[in-house]
Amino acid sequence: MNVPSFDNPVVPGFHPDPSVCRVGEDYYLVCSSFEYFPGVPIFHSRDLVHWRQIGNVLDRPSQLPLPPRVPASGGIYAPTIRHHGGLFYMITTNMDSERNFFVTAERPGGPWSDPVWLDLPGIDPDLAWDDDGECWCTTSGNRTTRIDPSSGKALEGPIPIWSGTGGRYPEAPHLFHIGEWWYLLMSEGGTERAHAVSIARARSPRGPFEPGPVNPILTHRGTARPIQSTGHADMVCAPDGTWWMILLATRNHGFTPEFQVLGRETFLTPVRWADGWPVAGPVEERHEAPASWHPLPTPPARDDFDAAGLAPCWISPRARPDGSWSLTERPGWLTLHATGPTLDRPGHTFVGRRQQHHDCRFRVRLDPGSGRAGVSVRLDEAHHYDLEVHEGVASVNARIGPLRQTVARRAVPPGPVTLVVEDRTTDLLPPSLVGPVDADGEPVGVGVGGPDTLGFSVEVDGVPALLAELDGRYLSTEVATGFTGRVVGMYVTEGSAAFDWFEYEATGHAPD
Ligand code: 6LW
Repeated sequence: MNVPSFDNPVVPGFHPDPSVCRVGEDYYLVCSSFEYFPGVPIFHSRDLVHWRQIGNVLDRPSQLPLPPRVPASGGIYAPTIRHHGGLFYMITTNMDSERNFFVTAERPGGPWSDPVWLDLPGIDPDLAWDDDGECWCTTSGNRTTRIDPSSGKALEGPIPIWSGTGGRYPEAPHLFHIGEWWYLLMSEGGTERAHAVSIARARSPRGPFEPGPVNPILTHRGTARPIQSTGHADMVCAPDGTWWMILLATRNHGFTPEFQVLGRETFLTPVRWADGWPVAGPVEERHEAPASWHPLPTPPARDDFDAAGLAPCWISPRARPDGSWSLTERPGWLTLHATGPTLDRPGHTFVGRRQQHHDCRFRVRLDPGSGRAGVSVRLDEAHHYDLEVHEGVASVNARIGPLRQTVARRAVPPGPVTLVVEDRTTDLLPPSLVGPVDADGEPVGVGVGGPDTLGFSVEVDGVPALLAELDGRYLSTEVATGFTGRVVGMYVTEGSAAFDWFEYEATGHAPD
């Protein structure tokens, strides 16, 4: 018999710290969004495998103030989504104020309320209700507090419950009331290669908690598995009684040392129960599928900007002020107006989406007008590669840490132009620091040989003319640090420009 299987990650691209809940046959999933606005992407699925983004929970500045001082990888950390008493709750931390808050909604697609703030120590807040209707909020360090779920006020605690087996950063707690037991699922070891998921249980949320007989219940630390950094997990029970774990992990790329370029992604793995304790892993690239199976149509590669609003995948660093963008000024085009002169500092106009595949291509139709505008692959203000057009010249610029360099230039005809960025897995072995050269023997890039190579082209008469190829390692978490992944998008840093469409396609043979 052909057993259906699914491929991990189930939500590729920078979608870390996943949390999931089920209402009837429907699942909802949220992820961290850090310095990006709108924040906390929310997805719907009928089978835990196929997810469609239905919105962003925090889509108003009143819910998500992210002033320019918010650093890259600051902002919104680790959300939890739960459904109780006919309401959806999403609770998270805004690291700018280092405070936890929750928002509620009757429908997961929104509108979501303004924040209700809590005064509790720690991050990674979780919500759970007991049979008496009491609400428990558990935060990192693994302390639980009984709260009033309308005002957010603390009523009892915080009570330290269980801080794990000794790994650093006991965090990402989730409490589950299953049968007679309260299970505490938590992560420890830090979000990198030592990441692990551990379990304890008690008869009451107040404790005392006893650790599971085998901890961690999931880790890939010290293994050669292609999926690494497994942790920050949540669990959900399917209608058929099977349990599933949603977690973050990374797909590391390239040769030794490996690089992580897409950030931490969302994976799915089955949970087994042994003597009343959950066990999970290893997390495979392919698993046997859950019983229900509801594939979704492949989303169109091209956004024509013909809709009344921006699709929920489009995000901007910190803010997307009214007046900085428009879909109506030039119908069928996304018009952007510069709010800051450089991508190197917060406050600029950028609209992008997560890069979700190691091998991919994106193309953009840009009318630069008299502005300075283009496309960028960014990890943060100090790590980005840009292809921009200004006064009839296309240029490729690389910003890597303290260094900024224009690596290629070429004249382009006036009027709209098509820009192409192609990311390919590098197949050079061993890594080479020598990049491609042009007809005069001059280097056209800053070297290839890392995990991937980003090629920047301008289409001339429908044929891409390559300006530069750049080494992808400098846009990796290992170089830039931080909690996010690559975001690819459109920007303007001078005047105004309009974009007719943006097309994103996976191109690779590698499983993505
Ligand atoms: C998050 C913490 C973690 O709050 O990384 O992997 C932090 N886990 O739980 C930021 O994502």
